[in-house]
This record gives sequence, structure tokens and C-alpha cells, in this order.
Amino acid sequence: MTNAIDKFLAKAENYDTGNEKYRCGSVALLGRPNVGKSTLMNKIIGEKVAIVTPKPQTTRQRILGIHSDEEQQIIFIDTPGIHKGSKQLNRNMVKVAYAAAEEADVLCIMQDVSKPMDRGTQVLIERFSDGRLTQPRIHVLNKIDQSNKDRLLPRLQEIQELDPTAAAYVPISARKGAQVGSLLKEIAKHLPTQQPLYDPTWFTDQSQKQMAGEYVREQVFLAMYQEIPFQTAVEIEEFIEVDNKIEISAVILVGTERHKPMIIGKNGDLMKHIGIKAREGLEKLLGRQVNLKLWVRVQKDWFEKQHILQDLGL
Ligand SMILES: Nc1nc2c(ncn2[C@@H]2O[C@H](COP(=O)(O)OP(=O)(O)O)[C@@H](O)[C@H]2O)c(=O)[nH]1
Ligand SMILES: [Mg+2]
Repeated sequence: MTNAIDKFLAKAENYDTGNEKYRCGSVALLGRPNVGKSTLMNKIIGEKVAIVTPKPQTTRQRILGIHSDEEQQIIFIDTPGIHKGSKQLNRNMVKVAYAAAEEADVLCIMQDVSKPMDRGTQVLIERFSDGRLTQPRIHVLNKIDQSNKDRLLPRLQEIQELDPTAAAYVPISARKGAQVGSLLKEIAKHLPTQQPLYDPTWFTDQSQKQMAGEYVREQVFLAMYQEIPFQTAVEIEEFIEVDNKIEISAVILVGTERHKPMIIGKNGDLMKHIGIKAREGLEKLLGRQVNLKLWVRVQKDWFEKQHILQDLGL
């Protein structure tokens, strides 16, 4: 089994980071939920740094994905999508996105061009181009695999009219990897010349324990219907290495008693499925055998309670 960590170490040995022209900086990935921000980051990094599901609000925290090569280190800041929401969790998520934009060297503002431009996207573009933030803006038009020339050209015009002083407008398909190289080149142009800020041998700022929690949450999101996934969180209670095996014990938090049996499923089938899928992903990531134990706990309305959100790092 090739281990993500070894693969990165092998690649990074060849980097000459003493190069005076070396560029390094950060890029905030901004946009509405579900436009493909996490997919793009994973595609560039080549690992599942951030979990991806067809459901909005999958990404809850700011997640760094670090791309290093011979010429540059690009630090991607993946953010929760920018959306309205009344719950405390949602408000926290939107704050995280704006904070990421403030700290970044470059802003990538992403939209889904397989669907018509919506009001939320317009507002978002206006907000980031109103002069409060002065970093270069790159508009990323994603999902061109589900669009065509006749729709893409007027869309490009529409965005240029909304934000005529942006640095670039780049159509891509994050899923297929189309035009992602051009986007990287465009980003690199705007990064300061400096030595890498992060060890080029690693690709995220998340700990393996945090990633384990996210991999479990991804499977919960994929397995559940409707609003239930948004009312679940995952806490890792144990993450230890024994004889080259990793023992993980994870608790799935639900906000109400009635969601508990829904996650467990008939005869525990759904939990079993979630556990198997999450374990497979983690074994691939960690390159080791994983023993994953899952529990469900009811924590009433956890997503409304700031102290619980804090404990969960949200
Ligand atoms: N067809 C298509 N789907 C995509 C593309 N990029 C992302 N998606 C899908 O869009 C959904 C949301 O992606 P995700 O990366 O989680 O979006 P985020 O909320 O912006 O991080 C997932 O089902 C992805 O597989 C793309 O380039 N083409
Ligand atoms: Mg995401």
C-alpha cells in the first residue's frame, strides 16, 4: 500500500528551495457552497485533504492544502461556502470564510457555471470587489465539463462586467482537472518571492486525528438524507498506534434523540457501512491498517451551542 506520507517525502527530496526566485503565498478559495472548492484543492494536492460530498456545507472549517514544487509553494485555504443561515454553526462558518480572505495573498472566487448565475453569487462577487480587500482576485469558473461554449462566453462577459478589475477569469473543471495547470500558473504570478512557509514534505495543517474525524463525517454525510447530515459532528476520542496498526474510536454526535436510530440503521447496517467506508479511506491515507470503532451520542442542539462548537474546533 503506498502511503500518502511516503509519497510526499520522496517527491519533496528533489526540491531546491534555496532558489532566490522561489515563490510562496496563500490563496483563499471562496464561493457559495457546492461550487467545487474542496474538489479543486484535492485535485491540486493529489490527496483527499478536504472531504467532498454533493451536499452543501460539507466543509466547516478552514483547511489548508499545501502544494509544493520546485518553483513555488501555494498554500490553499479551503473555506466553508458563503451562505445565509440562522444557526450559530452557519454564522461561524461564514466568519471563517471572510477571515481566510483577509489573510490570503490571492483570492480565488469560484462559481459553478453548470447553473445560471444566481443572486447569491452576484452579491459575493460585489462584496469581494468593493475595495475593502485589495489582493488580486481570480475568478474561477468551475464545472465546465457540464457547460458549453454558448453558455460559457456570455457568463464570462457577465463576470467581467461585475468585476472588471479582476486579475484573471479562468474556466476549469476541478473534477476532471481541466485547465487546473493554467490556474496554478495564474496564481503563482501573484505570490511573493520568499522561501516556503511550510515544510514542503507535508500537504495540510490538519493532524491525522482531525482528518480521521473528517473522513468519518464524509461518510455520514454521504449516507444520510436531507437535513440530518448538517446536524451531525464527529469527535475522535482515541487515535493510537499499536503494532503499526491505528486504533481509532470516533463518536458521531447527533442533535436529537430521533436521529440516533437513523444513523445506526436497521440491525446497525448503516453504521457498519459508514465504518467500512471511512476505514477504507483512512487506510489509504495513512498507509496502515486501521481499526475503527464508531459510537453515536445525542448532544441536544449541539450546533447552536457556542461552547460545544468551540470544543469541536468549529
Ligand atoms: N461536474 C462537476 N462536478 C464537480 C466539479 N467540481 C466539483 N464537483 C462536484 O460538486 C460537488 C460539490 O463539490 P465540493 O468540492 O464539495 O464543493 P465546495 O462546497 O465548494 O467545497 C461534489 O459533488 C463534486 O463532485 C466539476 O468540475 N465538475
Ligand atoms: Mg468544501
